[in-house]
This record gives sequence, structure tokens and C-alpha cells, in this order.
Amino acid sequence: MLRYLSAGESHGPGLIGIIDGLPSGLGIDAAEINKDLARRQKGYGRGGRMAIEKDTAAILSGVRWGLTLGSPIGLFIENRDWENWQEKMSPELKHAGSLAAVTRPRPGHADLTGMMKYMHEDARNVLERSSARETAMRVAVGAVAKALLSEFGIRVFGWVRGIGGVSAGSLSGTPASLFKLAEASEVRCPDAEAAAKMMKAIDAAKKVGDSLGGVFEVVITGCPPGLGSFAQRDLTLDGLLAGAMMSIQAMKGVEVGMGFEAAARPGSQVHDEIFHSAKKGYYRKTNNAGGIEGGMSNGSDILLRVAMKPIPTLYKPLRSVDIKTKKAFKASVERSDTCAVPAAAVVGEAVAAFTVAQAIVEKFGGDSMAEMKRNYEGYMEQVRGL
Ligand code: EPS
Repeated sequence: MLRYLSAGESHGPGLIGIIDGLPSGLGIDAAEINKDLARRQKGYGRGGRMAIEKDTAAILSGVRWGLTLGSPIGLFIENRDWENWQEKMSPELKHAGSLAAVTRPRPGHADLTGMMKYMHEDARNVLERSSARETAMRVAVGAVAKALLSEFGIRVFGWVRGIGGVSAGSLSGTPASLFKLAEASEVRCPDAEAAAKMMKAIDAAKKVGDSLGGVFEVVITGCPPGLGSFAQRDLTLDGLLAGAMMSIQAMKGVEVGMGFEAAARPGSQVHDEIFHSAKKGYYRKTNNAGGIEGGMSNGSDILLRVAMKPIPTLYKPLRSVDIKTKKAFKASVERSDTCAVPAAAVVGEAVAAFTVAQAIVEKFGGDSMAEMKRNYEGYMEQVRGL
């Protein structure tokens, strides 16, 4: 079983991650992890924090001379901002009270319900962990998962489809070519014309202290047929991917393939017909299913589309209530981003990569890469023979 846990507050010393269940003999390069961490930090509309941080992952365990050992991998990402918060976020009692409590919960954030649930009178005790700072570790863990996937020819691409109601036109090209265009764009959108409009929308929102959400897409290529299962509800690959996406802060909806549009069409215009040739084996000319049928990957590209709500921290704060006085007040203002959809696309890639890596480990098992690859090759030969 492949799993991971993370820990760490937004303004604590750093973020900790432990990945358990990877086979031995997998090549891990910290530079590849750091590349994705840098991608997450970029994007038009990001706020002041990203100017402070320069996220890099230290590999503390589980890797020796570039290869996994089969033991748990420990990762650490330092928060540079910790320098400014050592007393304010200190674990020591003697520093208690060195920062005023946050008592005006932000609508849309975890603040109020988190205070109720954990019996806190200071929303900081909630927001420190509910902050999207945590996604830095998700991206590091996702980069490790991508290393495993690349051994099986699986690649994960993410880009932005829309921001604040501005949407890209129809995107044609291979996932790799769209990804290349997106990487060159400040809002990570392959459509340059739409990207310029998105940046204008971000400028306008920033000017009035507002924030913007949007939609990103993740495409996974090279999956063998048969990851996930129809046999048990908690094994369906679409269920697992949708759940993983929804677990990212601020995500409000996930579509697979044609998504919600399929609900409005007759079946004859939705389902992908099946063909066979000696060269290609079984194949489909369309991919409305988004690469998943019956909870299993079917061998086509997996297509996911995810909606992110606008970040709830507004410089033009919404109405809230002070939890001490119960009087109406404007919500607290924390430093924030105007738009983080370009960064969310990178986080989406990471959680998708980890979820598919879990399915790969589940299906092909093995304690070493050699054992896993043997299992994979044997299965692929069997599939080709059908
Ligand atoms: C983030 C770090 C945070 C925010 C943002 C994402 O840092 P700080 O709170 O110090 O500014 O910039 O998180 C939110 C806006 C949020 O509401 O959680 C990061 O590393 O991505």
C-alpha cells in the first residue's frame, strides 16, 4: 500500500512529509521535486508570501545514492517566513500571548467551523494548518509519485482552462504541446489570447481587493487499462481521483471527460465506440469517458477538470462576527493571493499523480522496481493477447 502523511503549519518551521510503500530501486532526484515546487510558487495573481519563500525539499530518509531503499521517504520543506514567526508560533508556553488572537472568522474559510470543532478562541490555530501552504508538501510528494509513473510511461500534465469567468477557447494539440504552451504562460493557460484577458481580470480584482477562482485541467497519459476497479465502491479510479481533487483547499467540483455535459446528451452521443486493429489492438476514436469506464482506466488519456472557488481572504473583507463580542465586524484580513488557479493546476497534477501511483502499486505490487516491472510486463502481455 502506498500512502503519505504530512504535517506543518503555514508559519511554523516547515512542512514534513512521509511517503510509505514505494518499492526499492526507484530513481529520485531532488532537483525534479524542486522544479515542481518552483512551478507551484509561480503564477500571475500570487501574493506576498511567494516572494519570501523559495521552496526546496530536503530528502531526510528512504533514498540512498539516488535510489529508493524501500523504507519510508521523509521530506522537509523549510518555511523561510518562520524567521518572522518564531515567537508567534512557538511551541513554548513562555511565548503565549505574543500575538493577538484572530477573532473575526473569514466567510468561506475553515476559521469558524474549525474553531467550533477544536474549541479554539483564536482562528490562527485553525488557519495555520488549513492554509494552502500545505499544498507545497503535496507537490513534493506528487513529484516523487511522478518519478514512479514515468517508469511505466505515464505522464501528468496540468494547465488552466479559465479564471474569473474568462475561459480558454477550444484547445487542440497533444497534451505535451498544450503543457508546453501553458508553462510559458504567466497564468499557465495554453491559449495566449485568453491568458491576456485572465491577467486583466486578475488586475481588476486586485484593484478592488477581491479574489478570483477558475478551472484547471489535468491530463494523465500512458495509463494501462485496468487501474482501479468496478468491484468495490472504494476502488473506483474516478472516485479516488475526484476525492483527491476535492481534498485540495478551495476546490468545488470535478468533471471526468465530458463531465456534466454528458448528462444533457443521449447515450449515442456520449459513449465512445470500440474498434480493433492488429496494430493498435482495441481503441476508441473519441474520449468522452475521459479515460475511465466502470471505475477503471481504459487505456485512453484520463481527462479531469476541476473548479476552484475564489480564495476567501479578501482585502475588501466580507461581513462577519467577532467571536468574543458577537458584534458584526468585517472579517479579518490576512495576507493572501488574488488568484491561485495557476498554482492549483500544479497541485492538481501532484494529487492526480499520487492517486495513480497508488493504483499502480496496488495493481503491480512488488518490493523492488524490478519485481514491479516484471508484474507490469506480464500483465501487459496478457492484455495484448485478449
Ligand atoms: C500559501 C501560503 C499562504 C497564502 C496562501 C497560500 O501564506 P501566507 O498566509 O503567509 O500569506 O499565501 O494561502 C491562502 C491564501 C489561504 O487562504 O490558505 C502557499 O504557500 O501556497
